[in-house]
Amino acid sequence: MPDRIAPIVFLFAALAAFGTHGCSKSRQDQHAQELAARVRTEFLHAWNNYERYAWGHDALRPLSKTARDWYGQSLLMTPVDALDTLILMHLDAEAERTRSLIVSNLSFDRDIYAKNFEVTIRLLGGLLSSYQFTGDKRLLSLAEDLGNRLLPVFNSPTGLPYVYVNLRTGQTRGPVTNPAETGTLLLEFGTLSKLTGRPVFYEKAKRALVETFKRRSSLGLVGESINVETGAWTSTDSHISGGIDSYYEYLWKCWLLFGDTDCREMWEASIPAVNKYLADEVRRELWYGHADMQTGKRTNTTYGALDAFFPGLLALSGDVSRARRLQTSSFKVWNLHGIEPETLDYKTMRVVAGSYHLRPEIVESTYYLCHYTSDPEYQRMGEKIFGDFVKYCRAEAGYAALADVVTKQQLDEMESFALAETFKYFYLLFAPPETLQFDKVIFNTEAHPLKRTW
Ligand code: DMJ
Repeated sequence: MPDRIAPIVFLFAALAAFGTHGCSKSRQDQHAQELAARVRTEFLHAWNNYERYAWGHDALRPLSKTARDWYGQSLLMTPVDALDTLILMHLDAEAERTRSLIVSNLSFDRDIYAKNFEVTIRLLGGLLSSYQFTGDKRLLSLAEDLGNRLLPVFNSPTGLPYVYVNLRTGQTRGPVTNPAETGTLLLEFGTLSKLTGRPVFYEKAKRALVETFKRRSSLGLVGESINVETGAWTSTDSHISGGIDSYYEYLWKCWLLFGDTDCREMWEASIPAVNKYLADEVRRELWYGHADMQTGKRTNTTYGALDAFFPGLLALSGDVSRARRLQTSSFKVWNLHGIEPETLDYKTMRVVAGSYHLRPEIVESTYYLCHYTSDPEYQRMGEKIFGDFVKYCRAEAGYAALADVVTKQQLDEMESFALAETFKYFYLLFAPPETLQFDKVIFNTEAHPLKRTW
């Protein structure tokens, strides 16, 4: 090899290795391996208690050791949401039992009004991802059946989806919704189209995303709530928090997963406004608050557990420097009481809503930053977060949300996303990179990895 070329080849090889091993992880990283094993053990503590006290139901109530079904009958929320985590952690016997429960017991032929958004991100996303991992066609059939039953939500004058649909009759309810619920559907519906060869799912979900985007203000911001029948905003408060958050996430991810240039263009037309009007500098720290979508005027200086997804999205879209700064702020929120509150005022650093629902967003962003920067700081950050999570949320029978991050009083609640997302992102942060090839998947907003197999 000529001398001039050798260093260049070496540079590319080094960069490739750097990219693959993000966060300096490797098979040889003993400490990270131990942490991954601890995460797996703690996940099993949550899972075994679900199996013991709530098997076949939507969720476990970890303090009363009882089961909870969202709609009075089970749609197997926890099993479907957790299956790909079981697979990734190589909990083979548990994964097999769960898959068998799902294919024999899950039926969507039910006279209940299901929430389209939650069912799409947890069940449709979970079924599709587990189908891609296992090749079990019965999971794809269940996903297609569910997709068919959800389709009536789009039968509004605007094409924006109603909030609820009766899974048996197709009747819809709930005309007042928000951008997260109208715009967080295309990864799942689009994947369903690609895997079944039926474009209808992609088209309906994409129209809902576009119709949301089209209603942005002249500043480029969207509001917090919208009527699907009139297409008018019913709240013009704009932010990146719950109710809007994953709308932005899907604008970018639908470009990545499907190569849909409309999605990239919508993202490019939106993100500058988010960075201009919602970003806020306080004490030389970066935060994202609220502003009115029409005037851009600051309406609120709150940030919280749900907003903490944004550093991950910024990193994924290439803005690592903002991502790092915002992650520092999220971590500051976490450390204020040793666990993050749902909402706080970043100007006064006072807690506004003090609960903690086992949310994954801060862990998700730590994982993305770990991948994109290879900075060991993020594994250390993850280790601290995990230690606190175990310390305060571990209960005798599973993991429990907190009613209040100051008193650390536990709540009788273990949402399925704790198993689908929070534990999965902790695990992936510490596990060897070959556990899941980061660049080969796009995570839906419920942490279900989707592969572009088409
Ligand atoms: C999850 O259902 C999803 O991550 C959603 O995008 C936001 N809320 C929860 C987790 O906090």
